[in-house]
Amino acid sequence: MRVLLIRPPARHTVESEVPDAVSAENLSYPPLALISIATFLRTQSDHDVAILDAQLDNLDYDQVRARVAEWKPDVVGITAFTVQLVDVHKTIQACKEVGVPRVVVGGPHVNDFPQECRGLPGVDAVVKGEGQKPMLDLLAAWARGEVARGIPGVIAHEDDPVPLDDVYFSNDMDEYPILDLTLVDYQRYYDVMGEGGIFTTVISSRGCPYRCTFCNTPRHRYRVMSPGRVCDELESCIALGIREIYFVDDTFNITNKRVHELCDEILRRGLDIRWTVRFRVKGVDRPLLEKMKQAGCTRIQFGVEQGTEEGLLRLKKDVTSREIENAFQHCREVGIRTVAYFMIGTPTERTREDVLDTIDYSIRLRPDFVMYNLLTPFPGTTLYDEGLRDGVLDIEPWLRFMREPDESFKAQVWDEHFSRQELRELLDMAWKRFYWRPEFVVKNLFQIRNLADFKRKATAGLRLLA
Ligand code: B12
Repeated sequence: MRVLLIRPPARHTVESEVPDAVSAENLSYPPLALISIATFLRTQSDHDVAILDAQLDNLDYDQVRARVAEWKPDVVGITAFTVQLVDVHKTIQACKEVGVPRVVVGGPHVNDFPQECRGLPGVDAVVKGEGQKPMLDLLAAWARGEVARGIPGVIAHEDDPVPLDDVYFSNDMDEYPILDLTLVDYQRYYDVMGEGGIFTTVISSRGCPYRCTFCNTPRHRYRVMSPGRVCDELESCIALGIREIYFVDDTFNITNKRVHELCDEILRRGLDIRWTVRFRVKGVDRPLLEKMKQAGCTRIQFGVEQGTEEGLLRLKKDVTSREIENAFQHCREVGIRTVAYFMIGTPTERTREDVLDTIDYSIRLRPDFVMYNLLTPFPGTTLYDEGLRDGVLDIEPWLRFMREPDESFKAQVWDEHFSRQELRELLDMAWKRFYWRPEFVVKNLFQIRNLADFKRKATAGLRLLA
């Protein structure tokens, strides 16, 4: 069968409360989910599989229709983020308009709302959980002309049972084939906080056992790739000239032991790469950071979120502000750059002064970059349930959006203490306070590597100032 996997255009993203300057640049990450599925299908079957990254090429829907019509797929697979549901919906329609017989949707949105997604017009099946094996089985059933029933994680018919959480997950991440990045134009992806070279993302574990109330990452079945398998993947990136890696694991340091072992293997093989990880502050110590630095880690992204003990407790971060400050201090001493993620508009920020305290705290931590987001409680999170319980949030607008994706939808923020408008103003102020400091501008001017890097950073910087 001819299979086309599509990342939809990003033309109608639900306001994600991150300045365009930042989200536009961040979106040049490779579509890892689609590359994983395409690589798997190619190694396990003789289906003819290709990827269309409509975000990378900033395609409009006429162009999507033209590309799909030209490729003539029997099956289209679309990856879906909830905030991109309008574009997902439009992509499904575009495919149907040019006569694609079957459309399958998967990805984080389906994990959270499988039934609603199956109900969208034009959808022939949805896949909940990891897509590699279910997609293989689904294609096999369709290729044999069979009715696709009983495939774990798949809802192909309206009356199929909704998969429970326990759908298809590979217990052995090492089994998956090494990603074939040549399935996409891998040289064109870019990380605005990176060093300006060819870059890619890698995922070396799935899930996270922690229980932060704003996050809905699957808590069960935390699984890791072995250090050897991760390094095989890194070697294949190096063979393509990629030297910058961003590990997009939900939490890279669930245990220090795993990180030590991975660094040991990178060092043993002498891999020449610079890498970035997403970390918790808990457990971060000097020996770990020194080993990481030696193995090529140049940047750590920490989900800090709040600076007060009350705020951290309410979000169940399971860390103290002392631990946060120590982690940033250690990184500075060892020479690893840091990114701190903060949330503005949390339930414990009741006054303007409380928010200003959060912003001041983010500056006092002295990270190299900060990302501020407005807290947007997603259905399926504990915080969302708390908001429903306390009458702060309302499920109806979300449900309407899931069933009839509409460009005018705005995800509700936590508006117990501030209006949406006030929160936006506070968010803008946060970005300006951090990035307009002469200290930040000068430091970054000295870190620019080449002309392309300069252009991208200057564009992002100018948009931010605007
Ligand atoms: C890297 C990343 C980003 C990057 C790049 C995203 C991108 N466009 O590629 C950036 C920083 C831009 C980003 C931004 C945001 N992100 Co983000 N991001 C991630 C992260 C850390 C990794 C994604 C990844 O590459 N995973 C690796 C791949 C292999 O896994 P996967 O995507 O789950 O895919 C598997 C299955 O889902 C399934 N599958 C996926 N697609 C398909 C398609 C088909 C046809 C099939 C059959 C199966 C299938 O099979 C895949 C292989 O097993 C995830 C968390 C995580 N660790 O996954 C969050 C995550 C995807 N992001 C999330 C969110 C909420 C956001 C933001 C809204 C945050 C914000 N407030 O701004 C923005 C939205 C950006 C936008 N405009 O779309 C949520 C999505 C939740 C949802 N219901 O949609 C996640 C899951 C984090 C979380 N737990 O909350 N993000």
